[in-house]
Amino acid sequence: PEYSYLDLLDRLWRDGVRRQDRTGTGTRALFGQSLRFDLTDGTVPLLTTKRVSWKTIVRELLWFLRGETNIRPLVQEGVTIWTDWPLERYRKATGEAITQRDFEARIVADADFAAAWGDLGPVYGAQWRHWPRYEPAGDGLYRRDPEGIDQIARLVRDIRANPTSRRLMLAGWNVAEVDRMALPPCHTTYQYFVAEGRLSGLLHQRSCDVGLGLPYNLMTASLLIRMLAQQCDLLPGELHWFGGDVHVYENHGELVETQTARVPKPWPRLDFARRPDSILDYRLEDFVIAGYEAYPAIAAPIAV
Ligand code: THF
Repeated sequence: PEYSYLDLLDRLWRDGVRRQDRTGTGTRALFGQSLRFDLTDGTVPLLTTKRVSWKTIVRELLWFLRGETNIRPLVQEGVTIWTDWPLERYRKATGEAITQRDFEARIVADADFAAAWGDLGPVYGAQWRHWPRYEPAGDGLYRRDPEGIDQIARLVRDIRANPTSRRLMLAGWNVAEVDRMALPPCHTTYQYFVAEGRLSGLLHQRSCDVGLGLPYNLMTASLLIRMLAQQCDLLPGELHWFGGDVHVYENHGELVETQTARVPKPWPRLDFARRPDSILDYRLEDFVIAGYEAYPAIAAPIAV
């Protein structure tokens, strides 16, 4: 179970270096941490020491995979984890003291408003499905290919065609575009490895909010391994997680205390209700989480 996660939380709180951060909240951080999870038995690292809304995580992942970067479809499905960043931008630009609830209501009600204020810039969805590519157009000029590179389609193709490839990469960190993103990607690079019929994945995360974000990030990475494995007729292997700036926010003390006092239960299983025709055809109903027994959720403030 999740002792390694709880141990990381505890070590950060006790030994983490105190640092001021971009958000002004303050963190306790350690640089260069890793975790490993065995997915071979069909389980997934969905934390049990606090209830984590796995449907939110699936909906977010499907939104990435559709190539979307506007929060509108998420908000329409009741997923509000990305609202803070557009909301902050709107408040700063207009000076209007709008509540999150009212802002989300406008995003849903008004497509033009959502187009103007709901976009996060070229974040995960844009880079995964439409990484910009430029082609020579003569006279030393270059033309932007409107479709860009579909990294997801390539990844599936390459895992199937060349499973021993050492180039099975999925990148979010587009150096040329990070400045235009509401938030540069935290889960930066994924790499895949096939051996003995099993697909393993490695996630390099440059910055990690261990209290709120990591439970999501571990699950997203595991879901991707399971979906890719199903699409490529492989069994699941392991998830290796590497974090760069790994931190716990100073205002997450109560979460750390409550959660580390709980005794974890066994991991739940993930099963698929069917085998969708492609990696882009998964729906929420295809994900079946079984045996998920968890302690109550723990509310904690998100640093924006
Ligand atoms: N910024 C920060 N400070 N932490 C993050 O984890 C984070 N992300 C994404 C982008 N920036 C980040 C956003 N992901 C929650 C979870 C993940 C998020 C944002 C917010 C959150 O508040 N979760 C609550 C439940 C909220 C709900 O269900 O609506 C929780 O208790 O888990 C990490 O990639």
